[in-house]
Amino acid sequence: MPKNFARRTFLATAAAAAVTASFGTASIAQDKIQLRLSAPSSETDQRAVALIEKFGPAVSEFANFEPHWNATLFAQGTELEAIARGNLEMSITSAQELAVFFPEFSIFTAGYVHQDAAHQVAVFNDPLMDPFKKKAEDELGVKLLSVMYLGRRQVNLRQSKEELTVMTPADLAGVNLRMPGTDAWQFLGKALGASPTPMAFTEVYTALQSGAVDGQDNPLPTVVDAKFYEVTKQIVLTSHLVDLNYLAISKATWDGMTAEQQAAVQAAADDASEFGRQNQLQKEADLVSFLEAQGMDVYEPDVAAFRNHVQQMYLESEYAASWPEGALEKINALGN
Ligand code: KDO
Repeated sequence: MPKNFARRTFLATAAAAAVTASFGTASIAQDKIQLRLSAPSSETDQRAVALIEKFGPAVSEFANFEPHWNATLFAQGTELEAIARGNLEMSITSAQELAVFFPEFSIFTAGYVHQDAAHQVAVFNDPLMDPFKKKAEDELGVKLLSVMYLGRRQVNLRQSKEELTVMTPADLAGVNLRMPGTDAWQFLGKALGASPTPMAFTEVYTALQSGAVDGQDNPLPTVVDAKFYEVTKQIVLTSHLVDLNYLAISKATWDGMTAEQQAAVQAAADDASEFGRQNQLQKEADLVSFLEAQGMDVYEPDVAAFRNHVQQMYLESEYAASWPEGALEKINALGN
């Protein structure tokens, strides 16, 4: 079955399911609104900490915020479908996951496009995002509340620097690099020069430990939070993706709220995202010395060589063909 047909069929079914779900919640209107969130991150990840400490308490008068971490409720990458079908209310989703449904979201997955955390916020709040947000709402029943900062992704390998020194994409040839499991992620791995392998986040530690993969990519706070430094020996500071997530909520659940409740949810999402962003930035700045103290080699490659290679691969790819006219220029103009 052609991919597009399957996707359209899913979207039509999902829209119907979301309507049913919203009628379902109306019958228990006196109860608090149920806000179950599923995410693959641990509860000590800074996005999780921010949601637990800021978001939940801020909406507790009218909503029951119930987060499920470590992908215990839904597997990584299945959360959007769960929201669309009315089986889940919230997730911390990614542009890569949204690009499965809407290829144009791949513009936010391309290496070396976002420049830093402030640039991500400027892009998310700019009118250029409106058609992206509207499509996710109208066709998937998913509302993007805010942008969350994950950090600059770096290449993290099992081999020591003596065994393999990575200065350019050519040095990653044949390196079996775990990337998350969607096409947009796999393409980023290829653009880096590596041989990408799809794998869920929750399986990465064991795969690094056993040698099933040579490495993985994630920001430094994630390398520390997930203890990947215990089973790897080097970090190459490619900073190939200033990575973001979106705090997402079911549009049906959102539409079932009063205007005051919606305003409170939006404010809580903004506050939590800002709190998490500042904490994550602080950790990113502090963690190189921690990782070095664990015996890891942390070094900068020829970043210009990576940037040129990655950008060229994207511009020549089918992904760039799906990007709305002028969007890349607008994104660039919002940066430094
Ligand atoms: C990962 O699987 O490597 C990734 O960093 C991808 C992100 O989009 C996000 O899903 C994240 O994992 C999880 O939140 C775990 O930190």
